[in-house]
Order: sequence, then C-alpha cells, then structure tokens
Amino acid sequence: MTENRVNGTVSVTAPQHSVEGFAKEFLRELNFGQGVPLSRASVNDQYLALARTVREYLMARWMETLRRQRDAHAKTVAYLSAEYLLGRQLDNALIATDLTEIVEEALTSLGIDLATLREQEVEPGLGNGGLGRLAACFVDSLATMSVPCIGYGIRYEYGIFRQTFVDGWQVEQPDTWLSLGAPWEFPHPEDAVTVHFGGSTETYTDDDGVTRSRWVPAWDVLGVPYNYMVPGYQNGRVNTLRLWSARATKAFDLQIFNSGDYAEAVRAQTFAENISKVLYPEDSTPQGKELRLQQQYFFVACSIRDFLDGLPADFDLHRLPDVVMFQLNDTHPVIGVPELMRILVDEKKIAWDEAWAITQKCFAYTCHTLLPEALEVWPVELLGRLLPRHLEIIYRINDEFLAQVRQAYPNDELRLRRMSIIAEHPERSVRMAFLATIAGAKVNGVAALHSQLLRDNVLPDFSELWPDKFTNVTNGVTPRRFVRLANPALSDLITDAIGPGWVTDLERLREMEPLADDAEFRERFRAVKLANKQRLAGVLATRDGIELRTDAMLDVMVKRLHEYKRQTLKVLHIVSLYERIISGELDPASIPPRVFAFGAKAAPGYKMAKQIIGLINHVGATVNADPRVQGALTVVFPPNYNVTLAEKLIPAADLSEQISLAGKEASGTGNMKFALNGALTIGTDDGANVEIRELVGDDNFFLFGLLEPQVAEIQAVGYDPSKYYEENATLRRAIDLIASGTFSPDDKRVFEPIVSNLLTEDRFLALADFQAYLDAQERVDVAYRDVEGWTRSAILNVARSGFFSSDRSMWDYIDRIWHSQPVVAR
Ligand code: RUG
Repeated sequence: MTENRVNGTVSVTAPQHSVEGFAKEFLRELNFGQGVPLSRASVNDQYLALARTVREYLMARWMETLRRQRDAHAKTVAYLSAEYLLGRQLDNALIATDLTEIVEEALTSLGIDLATLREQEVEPGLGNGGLGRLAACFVDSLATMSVPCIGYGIRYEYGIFRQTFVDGWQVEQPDTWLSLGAPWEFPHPEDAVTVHFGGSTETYTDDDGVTRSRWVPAWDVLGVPYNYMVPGYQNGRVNTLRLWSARATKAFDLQIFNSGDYAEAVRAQTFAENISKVLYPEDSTPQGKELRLQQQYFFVACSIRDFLDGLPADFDLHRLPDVVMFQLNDTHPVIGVPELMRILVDEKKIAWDEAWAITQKCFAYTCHTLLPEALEVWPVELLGRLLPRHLEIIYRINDEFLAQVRQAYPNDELRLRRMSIIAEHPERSVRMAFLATIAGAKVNGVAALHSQLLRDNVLPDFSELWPDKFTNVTNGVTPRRFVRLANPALSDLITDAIGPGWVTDLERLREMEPLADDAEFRERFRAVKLANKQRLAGVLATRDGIELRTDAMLDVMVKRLHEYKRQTLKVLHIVSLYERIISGELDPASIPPRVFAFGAKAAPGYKMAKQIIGLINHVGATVNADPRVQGALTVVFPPNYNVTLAEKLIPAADLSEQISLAGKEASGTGNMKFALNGALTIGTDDGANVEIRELVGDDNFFLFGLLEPQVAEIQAVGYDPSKYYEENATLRRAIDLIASGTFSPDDKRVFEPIVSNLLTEDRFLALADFQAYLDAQERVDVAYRDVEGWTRSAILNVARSGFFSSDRSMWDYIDRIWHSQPVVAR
C-alpha cells in the first residue's frame, strides 16, 4: 500500500494490479508481516500473507467508500443480526477485485499453489444456517449495489460447532476459527463501547424541575469492535461489517492477583468475555438462557451507540430516520427498540412522544419463522433483572399501545390480552415479536406464502390493525458466491452464452432460455455437471475418505436437522427402496442409480434431531455395504456441512430435496442455490418453493404433498399417523425394517424413539405425505432417464431463477421498507 499526501489529506492507493506487483507485495507481507522468508514459510504463513496482500487491494476502495458515504449524508442501513454465516473470505475477495488470475500466476511464479492456500482458510461460522447466511448474502448485495450499509453482529470466539460422527452419532467439537490467525479482521479497541447491565432504576428531578427516570446499572462490559470488509463485486466499493467482542472493563484485579487468588483475580474478565464466547447452536427454537439475552443486548447496545457516536456532534436526533434504518433480523436484536428509547428519552432528554415517533421510523422487523416455539419471549423476571429500565420502557410502550387498541376495538378484553406485549402464561414474559411489530415501520416475511401466513396466522390481530405495515420480501442468495465463485465451470458456460452481465443482473439468465433447446449447449451443460461431480468426489475423498460415484444421480438434502424439514421422510424413502430390493420386489438394475447425500447439523440439545442423524448414518452403512443393492443406492453423509462444503456440493447436485411440511419452512434459501446451479427440485408447496415452481414451471419441478390448508384441516380434525402405517404396506414394511433393528444390530431398539414418535405423534405429517413423496420420486426416476429432457429442465431452472438474487431482495427492501439510495460516484 502506498500513501500519498494530497492537499493535506492522506489517500490510500491500491498496489499494482499485475503479476509482478502482486508477487512483490506478497513477499513483502511474508517477510515483514509474517516475519519469515519464503524458504521457511509454512502454508499458514503463506495463507496469512496472501490474505493480507489481497486486503491491501481492497483498502483504498474501503476508505473511498466510507468517504463517499460520509460526504453524501446518505441514509444507511444498519443491519442488526446475531448471525452472519460468512463462508471463506479469500475467494470472495479475489473475485470482487478480479485478482484471481493474477494471484494464481504470481503464486505459481513463487512455487506456491493457490488451491493449497485456499484450503488453509477456516470459514467464520458465525451463524447456524439460513438466517445467518441470508445476512451474509444481503451485505454482499448491498456492497455490490453501492448502497450504504453497516452490518452489526457478534464476533463469537467459537462459531457453529464442528460436527464429527462417532459410530454414526453426532459429537460436537468447538469451532476454533480464530486459532491460526484472523487476517480479515481489523480490531478497533479505541472505539470500544461500555455496555451496562443489572441494577435498578430511580426517579429524579432534573435542572428544569422535570421528574425523570434513569437507570442505575450494577455492572458493565466493554464491546470491542472488529471490522470486516464487505467487498462489492468489481465496483470499487467496500462496505463494513462490524462485529463486537466482549471484554471486561477492568481486566483483572492486581490486589487479588498479588494475594495469590489467580482465579478470582480474572473472574470479571472471564465473566465478561463469556458474552461473546459462543454462538448459540440453535436455529428455530430459542434457548431461554440468560447469556443469550446478554448477547442480544450487548450487541445492539454497542451498535446503536456506535451509530449515534458516528453522527456529527450537532446532529438533530429528530432527523435520525433520515440517516438510518435499523433492520431487525428476526427477534434477536429487538431489545434495541427500548434501548434507543432509553437513549433518546433518558440521555438526550427528548420528550417520550417525540422519541417514540423517531424510534418507530428507525426500525423495521423481518420475521423468519412460523413455528410458535421460535418466536422469542423473555421472562419478565429475567429481563427486569438484567435490564430494569428497558422493562419499564417496554411496559410504557405496551400501555400506550393497548390504549390505542382499546380505542380501535372498545370492549374487546380478549383482543387486548392477545395483543399485549406481555404474556401472562405460562409465566409473565415479553413477546419480542409483538414489540418488534409495534415498533417497526414495516414488518416483513421472507417468502410470499410465509408473509401471508405471518399476517393470517402468526400476527393476525396486528395485520388487521395495521394492514399497511405488513409486506413481503422474498429471500435471495448472492450470485457471486453461489454461482460465480462456487461454480466457475457453469459461470464460464453462462458468460460464453450471454456475456458477463448476469453476475450483477441475474434476471439476464433468462437470455439462456432458448439454449435449453440447443443440443450442443445441453451437452456442454452436462459436461459442467459431471466436472462438478468429479470435483466433489475429490473433495469428499480428501476431506472425509468418502468415495463418491460420479455416474449416478446426485440427490441432495442439506440443511439444519429439524423435524419440520423432514429428513425422516427422506430416510423412509431410502429404506423403502432398500426394503423392496432385498425383498425381491424391486430389481436394482431397473432404477437409475442414486447417491443420496446429506449434510445437517443438529442442535446439541435437540435429542430427536441427533437420533435422526444416527439413523441416516446407520441406514447408510447398511445400504452401502449390502451387495444385493448392486450399487443402485448409496448414502453419503459428510460431517460438518458448512458454507465451504456447500460451495462444492450444490453445483454437483442433480436433485434438490425441499420437503418440509407445507406451512413450516419460512422460505428456505438452499432451494434457490440448487435451482440456480441446475438441480431440479422435489418439493412441497412450502416457503420459497412456491415461487421457484411458479418461475421454473411445473414441468421442471417435482411437486408433491399436502398443501398448507390441507395440513391445517387434518390437524384440526386430529391427525392419526398409525392409520397411514396400517393402510400403506410399503410404508409399514419400511418402518418395520427400522423397528426390527436391521440398521442397528448392536442395539436393536436404539431407533425405537423415532419409530414410536412417527407412529403416535408425527407432528410434521411425514406419514401422511409418504405415498405422494414416493410417487414424485418415481416421476423423478422417469424424468432422469430422459437425459436430454432432464438437461433441458436443468437449464431452464438456471435461466428462470434470476429472481432469487439477493440483489433483487435488496431492491425490494429499499423500495418497500428502507427508502434508501445507492451512493453513486461523483
Ligand atoms: O428457517 C428459516 C428459513 O426458512 C429461512 O429461509 C431463513 C432465512 O430467512 O431463516 C431460517 N431461520 C428461522 N433461521 N432461524 C430462524 C428462527 O427464527
């Protein structure tokens, strides 16, 4: 990096965009940054030096982006998310700067293989699944669209656990992603923010004789920000992701240390640092843990304070809605609402009504679920103990809101109780989704069906009161990471056909549609798929010692393990095929050979999910070893599914399994990634599947299963899964085979809980959808045999999925919710 003094300001210029220039910078980093000569550099030294060199190319853009945004006084999106599932940074930075070829050549000239260095990077797994990955896609899109955005979150010391299998059972290991160095982060201890907790509130009379309330906290921690670059794709922009790490305000007590009680001397430090120690390994169900509430308040308090501190000293806070929108990614950051109110009313002495008017324009809320258990509630006792002033503020917001409801619906006590932020049963608690809905300028669901069910079933009273507050923004995924970076072979094919513009304007994929009828193009498309399967086979062989056949249909189900997603239904399909083969009913040579690939982590405390992982692995071991199957069915389940593996698995897939019970999956985003990479979907009418099917067309999608209203009907009259077991011989034989202990000879009863759950409860109606699923799978087999027809459908899936770019989602947010603008070059 060169520094020039221009008119008294320091401007940072990027190093030379050439092979020699890069090689020189790399060696400089290796020698002066890592402190080693090339001859003695380890792979990790080389990787760290490479990462630092690449980031130098982004630095000037970063400074320039910040300057432009400051000068433009543009409205900023402050995206508040407890999770960011980023994936590896190196390749993304390389494609953003268009440096890949230069780097490859420069490293080769030094005798270094870029591919080896890539493998050295440990991805920051700071999220559980779709929610965190969505946040990462959104910040990528905003940077690419030159929209001012700062992503705020938590720098967990340990991200999502590393999954291992021991005898087929999930065992969690800590994710030590920081241990070999973190070259992509920029710590800023000088910007640390103090965050208070506990204590009590008091009233006092201020200098003007006004009686006011204030918080007298009992303890505090420091939030230290770490900045990460969010590079836009080849547009000269770099936005910022700011993640907070907790530290003790007083590192350790020297007196106690000198007295020899070392553990006590660092107690405060340990206690404080615990706040950002670990990502809660939960996806759809909240853990009622005090630490989790501490985490939530910690990061939103830091973020709001950080944003306000960045405003000019004389800024009129009544204008806050002109300069920021705090987007609440689910309920995790909702405690930010009373926090902003506290700052405005208690600290800035703005009248309550004015403060509330400001606050209501500064927040918007995205809901990501339909499962009642995933809507966070905090016991009043806990919230009051940790954040007493915030609880008072919530009570007042609630009182005023209920007065409004009373006026709109006189004499409707039941409605008041239903709509109150405070739930009375089973214990007094704060409903965070209600608070977010009341405070938010807008409330959105994440797919068309989800937004409708959110209005009709989850928040019906609120949507009746404020119909205009509710909107939909269908999720999207970034084409940079999930096509351009993950699938270079397909990217080249597309670029050859329609030019490079699709990477930032994904609807242009439509231009490929006519090529679905071009036999030569189809052949090239198939060659890409095969190459991706071979690449995956290589990855699985080295990563896990898994042998993958590349001449079979690759049928993939990757997502968090949850009963509503119905991995069990997939297992029942495999078991029923296996049972039919070994009983002689099905000739294995008569079906197209399939590899069933799974990837799934189960929350460590979710027993049934862990059982299902055990079942998949045990079924896999039995099926894979049985010669009667003649290789027609193979099950592979690489452990520790993460973004890095997704980037290899998705481009290789033929069939995408999206089989949740209708009305349960808010959106899904894996479904979009598969379609964009030319896999056909077998799916229910759920979440974003609905929109995928509408766009790609019924002929290119395998729809099955109950529709959401049918599910509701069945549940209303009382669902009896045993009826399906009794009436469907194929299903019965599959379940009996599991119950017989065939897959677990050492402990024949080990899968008893799954079997009995299916037969007696089956909360997510797997048995009710079983036959329809099998029928759809037979349609898949027939379609797959028609090689040309299948390829045609796969190409149409790609060509018609441009809608699912997260760039489009971001335009929708801008249009419907944020009303912000890109900052263009001047
Ligand atoms: O389960 C949902 C997915 O359907 C959705 O695609 C994703 C992003 O919107 O968010 C997931 N989600 C929901 N993750 N955690 C929750 C719990 O609220």
